[in-house]
Amino acid sequence: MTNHWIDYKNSDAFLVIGANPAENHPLAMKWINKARETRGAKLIVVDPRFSKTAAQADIYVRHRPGSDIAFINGLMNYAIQNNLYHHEYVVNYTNASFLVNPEYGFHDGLFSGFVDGKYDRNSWQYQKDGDEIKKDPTLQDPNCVFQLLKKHVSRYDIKTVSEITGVPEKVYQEVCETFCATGRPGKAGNVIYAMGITQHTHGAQNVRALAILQLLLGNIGIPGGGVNAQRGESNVQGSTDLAMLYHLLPGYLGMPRANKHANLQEYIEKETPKSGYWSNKPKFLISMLKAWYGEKATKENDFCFDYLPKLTAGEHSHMAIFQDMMRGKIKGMFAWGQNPAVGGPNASMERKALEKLDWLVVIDLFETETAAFWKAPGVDPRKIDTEVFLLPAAASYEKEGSITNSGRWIQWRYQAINPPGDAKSDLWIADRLFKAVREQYRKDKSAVFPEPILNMVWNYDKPGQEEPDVEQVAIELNGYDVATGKPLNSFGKLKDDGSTACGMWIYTGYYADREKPACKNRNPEKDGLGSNLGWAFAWPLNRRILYNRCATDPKGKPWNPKLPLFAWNGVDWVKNDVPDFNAKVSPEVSAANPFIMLPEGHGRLFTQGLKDGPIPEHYEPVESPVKNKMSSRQFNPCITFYGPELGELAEVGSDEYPYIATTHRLIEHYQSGAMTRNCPYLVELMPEMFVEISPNLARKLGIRNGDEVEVISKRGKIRAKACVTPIMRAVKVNGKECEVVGLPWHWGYQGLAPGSTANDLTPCVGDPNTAIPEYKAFLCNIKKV
Ligand SMILES: Nc1nc2c(c(=O)[nH]1)N[C@H]1C(S)=C(S)[C@@H](COP(=O)(O)OP(=O)(O)OC[C@H]3O[C@@H](n4cnc5c(=O)[nH]c(N)nc54)[C@H](O)[C@@H]3O)O[C@H]1N2
Ligand SMILES: Nc1nc2c(c(=O)[nH]1)N[C@H]1C(S)=C(S)[C@@H](COP(=O)(O)OP(=O)(O)OC[C@H]3O[C@@H](n4cnc5c(=O)[nH]c(N)nc54)[C@H](O)[C@@H]3O)O[C@H]1N2
Ligand SMILES: [Mo]
Repeated sequence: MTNHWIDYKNSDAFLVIGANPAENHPLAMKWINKARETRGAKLIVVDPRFSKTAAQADIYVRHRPGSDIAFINGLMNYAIQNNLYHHEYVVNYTNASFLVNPEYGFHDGLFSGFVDGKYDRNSWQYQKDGDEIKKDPTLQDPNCVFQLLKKHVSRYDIKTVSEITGVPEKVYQEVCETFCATGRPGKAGNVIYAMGITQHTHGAQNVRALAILQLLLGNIGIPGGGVNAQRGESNVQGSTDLAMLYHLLPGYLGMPRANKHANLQEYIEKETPKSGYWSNKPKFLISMLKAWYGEKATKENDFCFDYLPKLTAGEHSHMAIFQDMMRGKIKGMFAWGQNPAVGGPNASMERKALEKLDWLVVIDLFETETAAFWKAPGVDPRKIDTEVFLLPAAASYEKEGSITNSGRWIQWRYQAINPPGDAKSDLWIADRLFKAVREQYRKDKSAVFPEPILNMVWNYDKPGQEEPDVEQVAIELNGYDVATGKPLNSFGKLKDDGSTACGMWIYTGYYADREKPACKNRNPEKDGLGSNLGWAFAWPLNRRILYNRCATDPKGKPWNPKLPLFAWNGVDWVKNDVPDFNAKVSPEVSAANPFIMLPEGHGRLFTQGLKDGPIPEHYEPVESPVKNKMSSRQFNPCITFYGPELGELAEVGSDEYPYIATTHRLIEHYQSGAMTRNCPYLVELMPEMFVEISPNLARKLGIRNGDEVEVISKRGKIRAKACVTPIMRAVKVNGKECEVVGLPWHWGYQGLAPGSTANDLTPCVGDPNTAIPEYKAFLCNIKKV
């Protein structure tokens, strides 16, 4: 999230696209409705299902799953053609005026530089004069970013968008007018998205499209604006910050690669940009190494850089791991608070892969489907050799620690009750596990490379207490001065000489005062902008709205004087947030670099940073009923497909699988359902698996509400109750009627209310940048049982 939940009250229009906050983020609805009541804000909801959020919308747009880029590019086109973009913002704060290499081009779905399924991004680079990027502030040069974007999106006129997405032209026109009206200075448009946007083979480009639209309309860095991801699990933001993803170290430092980073020097040289705030990267990495390896980390030994694991070639995310498991390359697995037997793509394949393991450790509140895969219906336990260990874990209210919400607020949670039985906190389990592994390395003299384990700082024991000291963990993450042990209050104080230690630089300041840590602050604001600087701690540096230099014009006058996040009084800034810019220099000087994290200092309407193109382009989902109208490239040309063991894919326009399927959540259930299908009250409210189908399709197939049906995809088939509902309706795409069906994915064979798993149908194919599976658009058939 660039902004935060309470800031929603400052918006004039909401574009909720690929999210259903009424069901999945109810507190978001509170602030959306506050803006509607107090400012007359308009709510636009774009969703193939008439969701509970859609039911509240001023404008509901039913579109086809997987067609979002066409939808968003069309909005950009409308803003540019009708001069509704925020001109002063675009010229000053984005890279619109930057000149791009004249060799850049786009033809029939491919950008320049495409070789063997990959882009060589040379022709996407800026033109330079020495170190200076060449610019044309008039935005007229045919090679400037603005003209390239304008030309690209001009192909997405209203008629074309309507044909691809299935949205009637009149409805689309109304959306364009309503949302692009926020391009005026003083107006704020808020984009809210979640899994309907990301879970596609072009998910990263979907998000990019939203970011570009918001930059064009001057909606980034201002109160009530932003691109706001409604994040998932309560602490998914925190776990991403802490490097849950395989290619990252804590604080979004890139994981070192074996073929690229032989030593610290090479890592620093190759990974540190010359300008922008990331030029401080060596300080963050070296301080992290000091936190991990303490006295052992010295300048002479590269601060133990060699101890870090190095990535080898290829991609090692969820689907790649399961492919390796299928191929027998992985012998053991920890499923630590996850349930891939229900949540993973092509889940029946994932359950098969678990059979190839020698051992599996599940650390969970319940015996999940993953823990019980060896006794799933239809499985013969005698034929499975995997040894399964189930460690009971304490739930969130049975332990203490911080969690980080979507708005980057880090808040402390206190323990309410003791865990039942033998259940232990995850920290307790990790602590005992680490100590046991270390003991093995101590004893076993033949151990290969024991130093990273033996020399790891591990000082979480607290006298008289069985539970490790969670505050000690917090202080390590926060960072401290090595000589005095005193916690630091800003990552500006981190050094690259080994004199500071810091587990995760972006959190510095959240636990600087052991007696009164900022993440425990509880001083709510009574009125005003809703920044609430005295409540909890928002990373980085308690900043509530990112890129907030853009909240005023270059001279320091707020675009909206009624919502002055900052205002220059001629001498100094009047502040209602923590500046995301150098506040000690004049407004004009900081305005020259409003996006301090980027080397070029400007918001990107055109990027060199993604693998699959500098500007979003519409491609079809891998399984689609129609041909791509925009080019002869049917789907994202940069996808790498997994092996056949991960399941087959249906052909374009397949007669065998004529309907589009998409998956979604319900308010009564949580995720793979372990926590909610074990709760009798919730099970009573939402007892069984169903499939939503339109009244028309039901009539055609002779299916009545409540009938038992079979839903079939190229991967498998499941049984479900038919829910015949106007929530679903066919959309007209390229002149063809396409039926869409909706599947909740919360069921499995364990718990109080077992049911079929939607993911037995979903494909193993993902986005080239993130490897997120295409859960939201695939093909299926339906038969009455
Ligand atoms: N009650 C409840 N709350 C939850 C969760 C839960 O399981 N239950 N899970 C949490 C987690 S981990 C997450 S990640 C979030 C997810 O939150 P959301 O992303 O809001 O969840 P979904 O229901 O999966 O998808 C949102 C909407 O996207 C729509 N959609 C489907 N395909 C497309 C498409 O191609 N384009 C567009 N624009 N929309 C599409 C669906 O119809 C659905 O209404 O929710 C969190 N909150
Ligand atoms: N078809 C389809 N599939 C999807 C999605 C979709 O939209 N459609 N969404 C995807 C998304 S966004 C997500 S996030 C994934 C989620 O996929 P998973 O993470 O595999 O599913 P969860 O049910 O969230 O699993 C969390 C487990 O942690 C346990 N747990 C809860 N609290 C604790 C704790 O404190 N400690 C420990 N050790 N365990 C705990 C719960 O009991 C549960 O079994 O699913 C993905 N799968
Ligand atoms: Mo999620």
